[in-house]
Amino acid sequence: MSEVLNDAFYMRLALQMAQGATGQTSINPVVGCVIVKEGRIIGMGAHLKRGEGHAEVNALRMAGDEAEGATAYVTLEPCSHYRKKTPPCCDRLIEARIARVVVAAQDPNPQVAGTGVEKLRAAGIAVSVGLLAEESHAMNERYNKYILSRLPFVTLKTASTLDGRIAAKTGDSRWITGPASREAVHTMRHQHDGIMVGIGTLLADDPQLTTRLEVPALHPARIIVDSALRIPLDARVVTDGMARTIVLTTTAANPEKRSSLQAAGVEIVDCGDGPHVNLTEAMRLLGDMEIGSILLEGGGQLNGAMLAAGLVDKISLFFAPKLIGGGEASPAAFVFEGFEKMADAITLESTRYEQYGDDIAVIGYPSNR
Ligand code: AOF
Ligand code: ZN
Repeated sequence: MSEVLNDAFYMRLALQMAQGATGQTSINPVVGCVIVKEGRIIGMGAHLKRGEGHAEVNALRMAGDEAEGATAYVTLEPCSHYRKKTPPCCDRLIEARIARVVVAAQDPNPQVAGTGVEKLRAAGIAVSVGLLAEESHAMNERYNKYILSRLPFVTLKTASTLDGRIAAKTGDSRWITGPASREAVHTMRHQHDGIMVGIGTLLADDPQLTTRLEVPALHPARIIVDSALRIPLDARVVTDGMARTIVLTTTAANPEKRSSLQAAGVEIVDCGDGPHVNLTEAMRLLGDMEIGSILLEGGGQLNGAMLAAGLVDKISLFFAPKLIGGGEASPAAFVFEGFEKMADAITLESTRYEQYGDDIAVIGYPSNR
């Protein structure tokens, strides 16, 4: 299909730049900006790192004096609040004498929330809001939750056989899904602040929980749910120094083990007084630590507990076209008490399906979130 040059064309360009930065802005949104004057792009920019330039500022720097009279396409409402000593993007756009601003989505941050648009309009700039808003919203779903709740956005991911098993009855699990699915999963790791597993998975596999792709990528903080501090001191996540390691436990955990883990550089977080980690409390504490998004790659127990507690925002289920059987001995992707009636089942909303080689991924948002 040939492309038509219009507002959506430039907004899509801005959205693509924003999308490319997914995973590297921490709890900040991903934002892109394209500045156009007399039929020519004169500036482009994205927000690339928390604490560094916003998209508009980067694009304005490129446009320089030419920005006067130009149109700016921004994927998120320009900010209107002072951040430390940095003036708001609104002021920068006004100062640069931009004539028109096209915004995809309003910024849900209560410090902005429409005031950016108002400020621009008050300065005589023509502003429109809503072009490709859904696309902008979707790429900031983690930010949108965190900025309002201070709780991490949790994406649960599984790789299972068609009969829902994450290993054979012997425990063998290498590999269930194919290389294309595994690359997609490693990309998801790059895009999240934390990756979370249960102690069962850690003891069974001694996983590295790092991001391994053809090109260097970001490693999320490794979060292990371990009520009784059973994690071995020689576990790879303790010794390899590849990323932050956070162990969620309870105040009842063994104090000596706690000290040895801390001495090895592990961060210990108490989530309740036992016997089990209080997962709701855990999410609150991780949010306080500015972990804005978590990829949950738990075993069946942790997946089931998080799901049943309503703590899962999004689910990506990767299915390999295989049947492994094995009855009780073969671990399931979800273990939880369950419901008596099919009508009560947790259902996925806004479900979509993607194909990765021979595997399919079912992606949706659980109804009990
Ligand atoms: C924009 N353009 O590119 C971004 C915006 O941590 P700070 O100081 O960068 O401020 C973060 C807040 O600024 C964030 O919560 C959101 O409201 C806004 N992000 N705004 O105009 C950008 N990244
Ligand atoms: Zn800004």
